Amino acid sequence: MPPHQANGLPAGHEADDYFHTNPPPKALSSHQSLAREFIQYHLENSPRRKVVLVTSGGTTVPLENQTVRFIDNFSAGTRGATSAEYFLQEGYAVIFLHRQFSLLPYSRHYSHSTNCFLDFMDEAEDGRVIVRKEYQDKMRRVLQQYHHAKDNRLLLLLPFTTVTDYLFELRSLAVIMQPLGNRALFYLAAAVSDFFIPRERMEEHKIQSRDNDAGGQGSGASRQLVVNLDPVPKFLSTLVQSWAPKGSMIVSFKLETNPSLLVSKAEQALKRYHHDLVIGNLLSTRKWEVVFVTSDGEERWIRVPKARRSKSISGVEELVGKAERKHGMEHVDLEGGTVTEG
Ligand code: PAZ
Repeated sequence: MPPHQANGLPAGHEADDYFHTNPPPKALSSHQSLAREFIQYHLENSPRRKVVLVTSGGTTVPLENQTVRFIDNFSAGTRGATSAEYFLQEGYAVIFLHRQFSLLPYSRHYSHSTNCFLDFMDEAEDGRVIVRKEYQDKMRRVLQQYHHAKDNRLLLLLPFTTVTDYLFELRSLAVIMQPLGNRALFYLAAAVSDFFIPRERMEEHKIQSRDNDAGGQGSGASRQLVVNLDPVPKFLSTLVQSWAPKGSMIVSFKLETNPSLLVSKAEQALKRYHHDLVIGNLLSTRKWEVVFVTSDGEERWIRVPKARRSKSISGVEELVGKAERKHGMEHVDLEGGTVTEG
């Protein structure tokens, strides 16, 4: 029996309803063609290659159809972009479904940093533009990895903006990945809004701040904007039960701010959706520690020691990116003991 949602509808029905009543993103069919080509290429040319769908960044909730204002969340895509690099390093082909303009694998080292990219450059005596000496080694390494991924067609970048775009893309990609069977991995790090405004209730034009055309000020209360949001249907069960390839591995993330809720919410998600792994993290410590929670009741914390914490490097991704085999947590490389668990 499929799990039921709070409104009593089976999860699959609620999802169907959502896709019938909300419009698909304009780029969907071109993304579908790119994804089909990418998967076909790897099925034909590297029959053992595993393919991971990494989702990354925040989803917006538009308040108007011709969108001027929207609700957003904090996610910059650090987890997703960094993990994608580690998956590539482990030999995966990566479909990177990301929020437009969020961090991307490889370019993330330079794009959103506190330095403007021009600060990495210099002008040589002969007038050529070059990379500053102190950045050369790291940039060479990043460039080589980037070229390796590009030359071998290992990285497909697909952007989304709204929560509805994201869900259409996720459904399509999962179905397109079906021929991969157990060589497919889903790594769902995007911060997906739990609430949205259904198409039929969305304003077409920019919401006005005054009551009337005469420009009267109105009272404070009459000028308030009251936003009424519906819950986004829970798609994980439909992903597990019908969209994703049989035998694929599905890893979701759970973000909380209250430490006392994190593990129980992760366990609840596993019970409800029957997938493989939930990686839990807290907003304030997400760059230094995560907890792996599995359906067989295991709870395992991975922590980056204080000495290795910096603003720009999240050592956790290095480990999480290596958790690549089915139930493969025992394969996590602890980098000579510099990363602790407990
Ligand atoms: O993008 P980022 O690195 O700033 O944050 C990553 C994250 C906290 C969004 C991710 O690790 C996560 O928990 N995603 C799932 C969020 C949720 O819907 O519960």
